[in-house]
Amino acid sequence: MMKRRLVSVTGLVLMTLCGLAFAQQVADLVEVKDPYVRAVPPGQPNSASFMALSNTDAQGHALVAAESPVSKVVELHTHTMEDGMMRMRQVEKIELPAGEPVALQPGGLHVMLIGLQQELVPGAEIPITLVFEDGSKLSIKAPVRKLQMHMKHMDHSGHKDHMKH
Ligand SMILES: [Cu+2]
Repeated sequence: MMKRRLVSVTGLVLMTLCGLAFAQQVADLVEVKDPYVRAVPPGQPNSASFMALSNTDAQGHALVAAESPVSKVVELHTHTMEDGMMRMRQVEKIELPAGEPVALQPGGLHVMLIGLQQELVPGAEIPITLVFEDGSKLSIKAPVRKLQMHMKHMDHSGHKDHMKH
């Protein structure tokens, strides 16, 4: 009796271990292309990071948070048109449909860096950690890049801090 019980427990442990080995983390299934952080003049309190995300899995996933030591707060944002004005707002998550690249780009979805704690010098590499819905994390390095402003609404004018400028 005792022996049989021991055997079944061992079997359970093995099954659990195999399950862990085969379960893939979302972070392993998402590809990041061309990440960068927008260069801002010294004294600017905020910036943003952009990139292309590809979910290579057969099912949808989601980016739920981002982290970076470069700013006090990191949020996921999008832009929406309200009364003819482009405004930013925080989003709970960024959906990553299967096989459909999602672009984080100026005027759209972005990783918002609020309360910069260091200067963003073009060429510097900014560490950013992406957090997915299963809690798995993907760390990337995003170079600081100067952006050409083609359109007025692209420069995050929705933020009050930017108006002072
Ligand atoms: Cu924003």
